[in-house]
Amino acid sequence: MDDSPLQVLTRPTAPYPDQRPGTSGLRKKVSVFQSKKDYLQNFVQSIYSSIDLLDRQGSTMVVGGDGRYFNQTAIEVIVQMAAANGVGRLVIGHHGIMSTPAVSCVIRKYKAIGGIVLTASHNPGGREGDFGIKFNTANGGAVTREEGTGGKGPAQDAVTNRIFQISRTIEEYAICPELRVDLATLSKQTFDLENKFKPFTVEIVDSVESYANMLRNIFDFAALKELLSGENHIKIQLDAMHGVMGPYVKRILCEELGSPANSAINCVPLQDFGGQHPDPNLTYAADLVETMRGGQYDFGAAFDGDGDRNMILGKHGFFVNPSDSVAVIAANVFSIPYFQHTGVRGYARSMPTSAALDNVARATKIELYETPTGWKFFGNLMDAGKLSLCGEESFGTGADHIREKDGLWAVLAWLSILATREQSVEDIIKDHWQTFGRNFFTKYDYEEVDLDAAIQMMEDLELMILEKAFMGQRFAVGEKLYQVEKADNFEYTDPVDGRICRNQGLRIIFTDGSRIIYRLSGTGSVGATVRVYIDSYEKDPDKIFRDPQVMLAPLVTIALKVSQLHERTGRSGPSVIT
Ligand code: VG1
Ligand code: CO
Repeated sequence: MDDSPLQVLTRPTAPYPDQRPGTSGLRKKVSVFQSKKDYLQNFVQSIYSSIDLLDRQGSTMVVGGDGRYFNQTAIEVIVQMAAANGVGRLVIGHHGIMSTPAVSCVIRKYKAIGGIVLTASHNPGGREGDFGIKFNTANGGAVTREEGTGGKGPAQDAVTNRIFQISRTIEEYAICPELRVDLATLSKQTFDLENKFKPFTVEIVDSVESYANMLRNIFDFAALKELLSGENHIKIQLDAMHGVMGPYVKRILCEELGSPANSAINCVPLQDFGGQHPDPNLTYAADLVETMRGGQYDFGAAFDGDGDRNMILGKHGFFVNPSDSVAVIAANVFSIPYFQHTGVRGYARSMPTSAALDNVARATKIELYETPTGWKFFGNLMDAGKLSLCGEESFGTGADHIREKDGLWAVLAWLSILATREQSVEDIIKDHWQTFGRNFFTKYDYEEVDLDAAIQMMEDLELMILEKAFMGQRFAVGEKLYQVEKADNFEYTDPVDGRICRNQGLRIIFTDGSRIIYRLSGTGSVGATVRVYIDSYEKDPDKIFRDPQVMLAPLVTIALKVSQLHERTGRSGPSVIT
C-alpha cells in the first residue's frame, strides 16, 4: 500500500421518497438496500448533512450494529463516507458489532457528537429479512419519528425531519472509496486524506468492556456473584436469541459473575438470528419458555436482536409482564446501588403501558410521566434531570445511565431484587399485586396486515372519536358492563420543551379506568402492524391471581367489535399476544 493520501470523491445520486425514519430509525427489507442504487449512501449522506459542518468537522462519532446480514457492508460505506464528510474520528465496535445500549454508553463515554446504529432490532434478519439504520445524538439517544397512527401527523422532530428532507432532495454524496478499514482487530487506524490537514482515525473498541464497566458502577457485582455462584446460588437461563447480546451475556454473566457456561444459550450472533424473530416475547422466545417450564431454572431472560429489549421469566416459566416489571423495579429501587446514590427523580412509562408504575409512584410520592411510544421522550426527561427509571409494555426497561432501553441492565436489576429479597420471581410479583393491586394487561399484535385496511380502520375509529360516538356508550359482555368515560387521540406536551406531539394512539377509556388503545406500529417493514392494548385495574384479592386473558376477555370482545379489526384485515386472531 502506498502512502499517498486517499481520494475524496463526490458522486451524483438521485433521491428516494421513502426514507422517513420510523419509531426507531429507517427499517426496510435487505433487498431494498441491496437493489436500489445508493439507497444506503443517500440515507447516510442525509445523516451527515443534517449535522452542521462546524459540529461535524473533526468530531467523534460511534458506529455499531447488531451483526445482522448487511451490517458489515454498511459499516464499510459509513466509514468511507464519514471520512469524506469531515468526521475526525470513528469509534466502532469489534467486528462492527455493538448492542444498542452499548452504543448509547460509548457515545456518552467518548463524548461523541452522535452515533449510527445498524439494526432492525426485533425484526427478522438475513437476506430475506430486514435491515435498519438509525442516528443517535450526543446524549446517546435515538432520533425518531414522533407522530403515530400511520405517520400522517406533522413531523415534530427537528433532526429526523432534517434527515428526511435532505433525503428527498439529495443530489450527491461524498465518499473515500479506497479507504479500507480492518474491523477485526482492536486497534487505532489512521488515514491521510487529500485536502485534509489532520488524518482521519478509526478506533476499533471492545464495547463489551466499556458496557461492563458501566454496569459495575451501577450494581453490586459482589452480591450478584454470590447470587449466581455462591453457596446457595440460583440457576438461570439467558437466551441471546443469536442476536448481539451473546458476547455481553457470556462475558458479564458467565465469566465475571460466575454463572455456568450452559446458563447462556444462543450466544453466537448470527446474520439471520438462526432464521427466527429475535424478539423476546412468549411467541418468539417459545424455546426458552418451554425450558423454563421444566422447572430446573429459577430465573430466565431473553433479549432482542440489538439487546435493548428483555423478557423476564420466573421458575416454571412464570411470565413477568413488562408493565409490571418496571413497577416492581420501582418498588424495589433501592436494591440497586446506583439509585441509592442518585436518588429517584421521577418515573415514566409510555401511554400504552399499564398504570402499574403509577401506583408505585403515587405510594412513594414520586412524579410519574406518561409519554408517547418510543424511548426518545424518556431521553428528554432524563436530560432535564426529571426521570430516573422508565419502561414500555413492549419489553423495554431502563434508567438514566444511558438514553436507550437496556436489556441486560433490566436483568441485573431483577437479579439485584432477587438477591436483596431472597424470594422467587413469582413471590415478588404476587406480593407486589397484593400491595398495589394488579393492572391486568394484554396486547394483541396483528403483523403484516394490509396497509390500506389498517389505515382505514384507524381513520374510521378516529372519526367516531371526533364525532363523540363513544361518549357514554355502554357495552354489555356477559355479566360485565362497561361505560365509556372518554375517547381521544393521545396527545403529549413535553414538559421540558413544551413541544406538542399529536396522534400518539387512539384511546377508549371506561368509567372504571379500563382502557382500549389502538396504534399502528412504526417499526414494521411490510404492510402494517396493528397493535391493540388492553388494560384493567383490579384490587380485589380474590381476583388478582386470575388469568389475564380471562379477566380481559370482555374488553377484547369490545375492542374487536368496535374496530371490526378481524373483518377488515381478514385475520381470525393476532400474530402475537402479550
Ligand atoms: C415498537 C414498540 C415501542 C418501541 C419500539 C422500538 O414500536 O411498540 O415501544 O420503543 O418498537 O423498539 P412500534 O412503533 O412498532 O409500536 V426496538 O427494540 O425495535 O428499537
Ligand atoms: Co431493540
